[in-house]
Amino acid sequence: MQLNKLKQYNGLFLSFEGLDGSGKTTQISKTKEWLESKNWNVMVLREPGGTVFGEKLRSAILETQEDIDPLAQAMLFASSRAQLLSKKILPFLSNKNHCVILDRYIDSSIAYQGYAAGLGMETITQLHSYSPLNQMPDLTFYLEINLETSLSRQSSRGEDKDYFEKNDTAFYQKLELGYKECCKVFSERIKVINAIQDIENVFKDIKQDLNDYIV
Ligand code: T5A
Repeated sequence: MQLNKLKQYNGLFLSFEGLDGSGKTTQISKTKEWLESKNWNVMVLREPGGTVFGEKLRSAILETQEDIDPLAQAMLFASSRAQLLSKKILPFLSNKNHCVILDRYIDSSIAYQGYAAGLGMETITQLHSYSPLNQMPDLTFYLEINLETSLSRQSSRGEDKDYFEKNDTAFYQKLELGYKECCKVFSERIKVINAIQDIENVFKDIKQDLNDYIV
């Protein structure tokens, strides 16, 4: 695997991953509040997005009606990510007691573009061997739910489906497989959380893992 961790930051870098509707936004907001109560400075960002340039790329891909080539998707997400790292994440994390919480990161590219869209994990990791994309989080929470839960939580929101949410069951099965592979290959970094539990119990598990990082 090509990903070497050449850490260029001092603060705490967290990312949250999971299928659509796995509860990332919900748990990120609870984590932010909890860390702030312990006097951490916290910045929450989402991918794609988080910068003016990144938000334009987000609309370009999530709102398109056109079929996008998987490599074009991967490079677009990497582009948004590189901008976010160099303009927001790394400057903020140059300080101690500063934490960035990211809603999706490299594991989304591996699962969505690498596995579900068929590019392969190696293509994505190679793309991330260049600076600043080679910066990996200290800790990633994979909020694990099944496909049925993902679909039912998506539909309970009643919003229009974005580019990826329109995919069929076969796509989601490959996506799950991709995430399982990430959890295996990057087992030191990724903590798997049972996200089918109720919101408070999911958060309890997250706090337990996080405790080791904030002493
Ligand atoms: N993408 C992204 C790629 O293909 N490659 C990449 O490299 C990157 C970075 C982004 C899309 O882009 C793709 C992946 C995505 O398809 P997005 O709009 O950011 O899309 O969407 P998501 O990240 O999937 O966010 P969602 O809003 O869909 O899901 P969340 O944030 O995981 O879930 P959340 O917290 O909003 O919860 C969903 C609903 O479930 C309830 C909540 O109240 C809410 O109604 N809920 C629970 N209900 C019961 N029990 C629990 N434990 C619950 N937790 C939450």
